[in-house]
Amino acid sequence: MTSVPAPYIVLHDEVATALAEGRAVVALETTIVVHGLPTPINLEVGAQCESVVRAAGAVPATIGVMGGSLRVGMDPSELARLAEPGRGSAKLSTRDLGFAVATRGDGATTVAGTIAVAHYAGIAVMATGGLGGVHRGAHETFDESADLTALSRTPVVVVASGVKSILDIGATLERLDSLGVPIAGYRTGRFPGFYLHDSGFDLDWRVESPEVAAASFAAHRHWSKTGMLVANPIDEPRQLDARLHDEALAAALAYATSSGARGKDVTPVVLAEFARCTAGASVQVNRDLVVSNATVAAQIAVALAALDA
Ligand code: PSU
Ligand code: MN
Repeated sequence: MTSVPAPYIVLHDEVATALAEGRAVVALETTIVVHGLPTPINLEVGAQCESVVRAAGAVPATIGVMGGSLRVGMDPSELARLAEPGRGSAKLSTRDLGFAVATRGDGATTVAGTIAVAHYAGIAVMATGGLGGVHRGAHETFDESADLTALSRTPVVVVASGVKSILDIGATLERLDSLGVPIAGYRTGRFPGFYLHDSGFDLDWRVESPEVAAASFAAHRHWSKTGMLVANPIDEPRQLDARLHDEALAAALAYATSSGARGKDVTPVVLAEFARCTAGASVQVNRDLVVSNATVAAQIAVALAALDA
């Protein structure tokens, strides 16, 4: 472990070396592992993401907070400790990080929290499953993920399968437009629907290769401080059955409302109920799409490192 001059950060040795040498590094979030997926698949997904990132020639940096340190890269045993139910690891967005540090707390970082730490550490690419977004009924609840505003002020490429289909996808796309966050479909002209290959919404831009995604971001960051969303859909044969999806979605949203879940608990509650309603099928799709996103993120990071060399 290396403590760098940047306060509060503890870089894993492998990450420190890669960053010092200008090699490709991919940030991976921990909320999906700690709060988004059931055990034991959650830890398998964390490990699989790290291994596909390595296979593509980049170094994985799984990000979370342990004992108040912003950990950039951690061993599988540390990830397992963070995910232990008894440990009560918090769900940390950007605004929570200062408190977690000061109280020497433990927590998993969301996309917003992860890109804040990644950028602070000098990492420009991250992978997740689905970006947070505008929740259905947000015109009354104002529930909009801080992932959107974080992406509007943090220059990191986020590879995701769109936003979770539990959200209001159209409203989320409008917010990303207002916030000036560029979106590229990865080998598609349509916004992905998380568990589904296609959400039905068109995109203005598509990129056909990691090199073009990297070159687009390398240009964009000269005149903008925003990040970029690379929207990589689940392969069609692996997507959730559309009817099962729609039925589970209706049931999971109704359950979340009746459960009284609020704030940061809404997303984990809906995802867990979705998994129950699909008898685990949604978990398998979630796993496949995260691993695919980690692969694409690594390829983009390699291309970006080559441009920066
Ligand atoms: N992608 C997944 N599962 C998840 C998440 C992403 O496949 O659980 C997490 C990410 O950490 C994202 C968070 O930032 O869900 C969004 O939470 P909220 O809606 O509370 O902002
Ligand atoms: Mn929310």
